[in-house]
Amino acid sequence: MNPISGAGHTRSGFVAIAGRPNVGKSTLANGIVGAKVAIVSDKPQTTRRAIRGVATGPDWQLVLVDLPGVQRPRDALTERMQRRVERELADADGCLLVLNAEQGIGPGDRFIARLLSAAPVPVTIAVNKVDRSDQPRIAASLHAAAELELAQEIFPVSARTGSGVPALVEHLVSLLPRGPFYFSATQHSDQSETVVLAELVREQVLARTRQEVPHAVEVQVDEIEHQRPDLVRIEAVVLTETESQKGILIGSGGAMIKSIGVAARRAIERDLGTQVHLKLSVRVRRHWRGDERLLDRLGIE
Ligand SMILES: Nc1nc2c(ncn2[C@@H]2O[C@H](COP(=O)(O)OP(=O)(O)OP(=O)(O)O)[C@@H](O)[C@H]2O)c(=O)[nH]1
Ligand SMILES: [Mg+2]
Repeated sequence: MNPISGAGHTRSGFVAIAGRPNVGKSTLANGIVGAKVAIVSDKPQTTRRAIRGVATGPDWQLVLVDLPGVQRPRDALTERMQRRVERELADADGCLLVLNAEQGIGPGDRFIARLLSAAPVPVTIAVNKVDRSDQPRIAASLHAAAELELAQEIFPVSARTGSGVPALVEHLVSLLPRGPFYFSATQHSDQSETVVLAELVREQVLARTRQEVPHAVEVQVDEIEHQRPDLVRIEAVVLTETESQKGILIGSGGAMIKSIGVAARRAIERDLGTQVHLKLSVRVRRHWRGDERLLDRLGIE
């Protein structure tokens, strides 16, 4: 990527955010950037792409790479997610390992810690969700984090309340090399409009479904038409793997898809700042998670 601006006294660089699914990586990235760059849910494996979120200060630019949660690959989708994590870690200037204070540090975290110890970048640890943990539990998590012998600095934070986050940001900025900015100061993310809109729809699906359904759903935006300066028409398809999942997503009398559509339209209107007509449909696409060409087209690489 070519640097686009900046004088001789700025710092800028990339920090990859790694950690188990559901520890709060995307929530933390959104909080630091100060805008919603990644969707969030209480289901594991919400993030499927490496998302660059850009935070810019007076003389620094911190590009956070929000990564999918590290896991054992099961299909082409999760294999791509895992490969992407490894590539991004190798390319970053630093890595932030996010742990969950509420749950403590387990085998999944230790697996990632081993992966990171092999990466040629400095590692910082954030112990997240301290708002949901009492003092003894936080102390035990900080102690277990130190025993990973991976990071010079360990920060207790709450991505939800913002507690501890400014000190973490200050430290991450201090790790950045000197150099010009990569993004304009007003840009928050590197994602295409199509992906951003599809993700806002998927977020509403995740908020309303359980068990295997969240993992079986992907959203494809087929059309974005700026009909007037204040009106955008969007057509999107909710892809799923089986007829029974399709039935769940449509719901009785179409109630589920209607509720997803209303909430997604509101979220998109907030994001675009215009009125939106959203047309949603549900389609079965068997084994889409194993379909390499579709994954290419969906920008999951
Ligand atoms: N109480 C509390 N909840 C949090 C905090 N950070 C994140 N969460 C919640 O934890 C859940 C997972 O958050 P995400 O940001 O989607 O987690 P993630 O690590 O990006 O997950 P994947 O993308 O699946 O790897 C959501 O329900 C968040 O609202 C926190 O500091 N405190
Ligand atoms: Mg995420």
